[in-house]
Amino acid sequence: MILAVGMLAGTARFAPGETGQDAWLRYAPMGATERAKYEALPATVVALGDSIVLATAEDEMVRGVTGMLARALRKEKSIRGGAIILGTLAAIRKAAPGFQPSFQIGADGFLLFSTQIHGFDCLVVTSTTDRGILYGVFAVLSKIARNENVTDLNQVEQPQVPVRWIDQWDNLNGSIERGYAGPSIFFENSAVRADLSRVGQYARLIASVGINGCTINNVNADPQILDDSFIPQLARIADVFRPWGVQLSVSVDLGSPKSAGGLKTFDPLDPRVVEWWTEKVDKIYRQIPDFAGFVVKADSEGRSGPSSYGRTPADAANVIARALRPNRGLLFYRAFVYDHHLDWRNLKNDRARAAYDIFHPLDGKFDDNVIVQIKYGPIDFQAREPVSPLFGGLEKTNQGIELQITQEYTGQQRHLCFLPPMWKEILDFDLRISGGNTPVKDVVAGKTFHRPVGAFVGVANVGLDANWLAHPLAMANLYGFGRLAWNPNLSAESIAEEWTRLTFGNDPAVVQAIVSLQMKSWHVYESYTGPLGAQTLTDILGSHYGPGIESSERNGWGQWHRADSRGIGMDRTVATGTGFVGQYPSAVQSLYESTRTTPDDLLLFFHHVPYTYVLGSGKTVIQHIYDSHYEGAEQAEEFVRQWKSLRSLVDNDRYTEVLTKLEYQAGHAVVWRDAICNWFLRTSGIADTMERVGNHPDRIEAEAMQIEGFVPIDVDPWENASGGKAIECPKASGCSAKFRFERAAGRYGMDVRYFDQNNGASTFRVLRNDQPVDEWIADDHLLATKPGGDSSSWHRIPAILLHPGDEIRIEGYPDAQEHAPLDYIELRATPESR
Ligand code: GCW
Repeated sequence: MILAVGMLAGTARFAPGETGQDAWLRYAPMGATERAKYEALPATVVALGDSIVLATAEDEMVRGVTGMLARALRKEKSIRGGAIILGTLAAIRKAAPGFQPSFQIGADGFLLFSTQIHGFDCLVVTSTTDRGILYGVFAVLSKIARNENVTDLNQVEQPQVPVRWIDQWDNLNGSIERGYAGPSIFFENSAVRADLSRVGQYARLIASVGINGCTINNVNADPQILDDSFIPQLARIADVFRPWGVQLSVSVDLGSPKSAGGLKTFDPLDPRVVEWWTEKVDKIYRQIPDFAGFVVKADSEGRSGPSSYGRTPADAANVIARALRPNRGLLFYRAFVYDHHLDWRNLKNDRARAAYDIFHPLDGKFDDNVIVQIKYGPIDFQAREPVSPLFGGLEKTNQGIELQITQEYTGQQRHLCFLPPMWKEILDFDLRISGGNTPVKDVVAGKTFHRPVGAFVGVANVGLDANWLAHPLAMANLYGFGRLAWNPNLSAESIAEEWTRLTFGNDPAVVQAIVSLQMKSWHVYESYTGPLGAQTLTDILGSHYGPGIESSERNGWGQWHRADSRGIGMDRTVATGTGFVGQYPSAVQSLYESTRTTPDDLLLFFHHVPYTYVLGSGKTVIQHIYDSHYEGAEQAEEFVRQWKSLRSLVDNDRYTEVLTKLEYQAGHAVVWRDAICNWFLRTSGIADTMERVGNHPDRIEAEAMQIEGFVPIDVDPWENASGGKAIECPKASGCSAKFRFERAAGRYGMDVRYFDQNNGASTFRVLRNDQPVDEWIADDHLLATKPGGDSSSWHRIPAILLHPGDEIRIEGYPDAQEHAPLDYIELRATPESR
């Protein structure tokens, strides 16, 4: 009874069915104590003007105040009493001639100001633009949601970076490249969706953190996006974005003049091609007057590009940029240009060099409305990379940083990985250009080299899933991206705290626990997936998800870690390696050129060392690999315990969803740990000083059980299954695997490790002495059609009472192409049985 009351009290603060759709803009009703703080807030709102963005701002203010404070907010046309006043500086000066704030507000910035107007107490939200006012409204509502004071305000906020865009990698057929949360909100069946309601909600979300542009289609662009018949469809999306101050942009394929336009060439310097782009762009602006511009991926991963005609990226970028210029459109040209057919046998080859080698010589050759869009690291969104040296190599060219919100290489929103701490390390990294204080965040904001624009671009890939990114805690990455684009000086922790308060409420226990989980999560993920800058040791040829240690080697993709029986790491030094280090400004070169000064966490990115090399920490490389993977997996398990402490403090929907994800993650961390540790043990021949690796006394391999119907199989690569083997059931009627328990009597936790493919939904049953104990269906939607590191999952039975001689039987019933694949079971003594 007491428990039931407690649970009710706990859940009452949450709306029934917290789906996550409103993300951090829930405007959940406040309790009376929290509400009391806002008694003096005016009861009317006055919008001085009639633009569509201002109307949105006014509606949002009403929505927020009524939602959170359980009271009405009346809209009025003029100031006839205390009011929340929304208007540009010019409009406010007209309505209240004495109003004279003493500071400058630039584009998109805003001022929140408590003052008397005509003798009434007012809260003024003002800017030079209506978009700035909308941002100001969101700032006021965020303060209320976080239970901060909104009286006596006098606060100016100015974005540090003028261009703050989201890129989506949506395909016109409705799928999303590297999207993990359902189909596209923009497209289906080669057309823009009829129902764009999720697009409107998305625009509201991103606008609330200051995003002012959104590219809606994959950088691997389908030329159809520029069909004349498609432009009116794009205009529908622009119409939905517009009230939120979000401008539409699209990715384009450089080959379009030929592939879609019927020309014989797409040579950027051919006059017919120039004309084609000019006409196309004009057609777009006739229908979308506030069109933001284009993103181009060219000469990269099989995309066509200027190299086909011996032209440079600058030639290609400028032609399109000139077509966009009359309407102030921007052209983003991605620096992610590299050869993926490199000869891996040549130790001097290095993909990391590509962006700088190609773009640095072109510095100064790009037009002023071109932005070179640079991924944060020289390889590809790994869990750990040094900053791209190209940031220091373009002084006369606009630059933008590309960050990845979608967790392609960082757990695909099945693993918790809060990225702002990583982004902060990148942004705060001092390039020491000409010996000065030149952090990346200043370079990409356009400040260091006094560029007209600078940009932040975040690849988000939200989908139709109700909660946008599949993992309820992953939305902190989208929020964090927007906040850092607005102000890269914010701390990751303060962002995590803001997001948690907005998303889960202000209960200190909840805030403390979720912030702590988020803040640890990147390091934990990194530590069980490949440490010391060796890159994420994932399957780079397929999913980019589970372990795939050798997938990066002996092929042309250039994501090499070069681990062999003696050592590991890429020698990128000037003295003996690929020379990549020489692309950095000299102070950074001297940091990375020597093993002694390279930080441990990037050692293997820059140097090839023997496994016995002793790190700054005092450990050998090999022991560090073992220890960090064990520690990481233990901490992932600890995440589950921490989350469970919130049982009665978080609404049931999100509590259960997060718990399920964290439990899965803890299991997958064990898969990663074992794959990497076993592979390095076999490859190096050097034992773990703590004797954990390769020793699993609690584990019973499925292939060692007494099997009926099941057949042993080899799993490829071997390290992704325990002992390299599993068993499968090819018989429709089902199979069984059993063994006799011979340990001390007591309660044991039982983990059943099986493979959950997406081409079937097998059933598993566990029986003790013929009595059913548990049963489940393997129907998760993991990205795999065979047993291996992507599909490995576990089912946990918290406590089962066992006596010596008991028979444990696992039954498997296949479905479709999934043959109830089973790896092992592990019996963990619970505290009572010890
Ligand atoms: O990381 C790689 C991804 C590709 C992506 C490419 C890019 C859109 O695996 O899926 O293509 O980067 O950024 O262009």
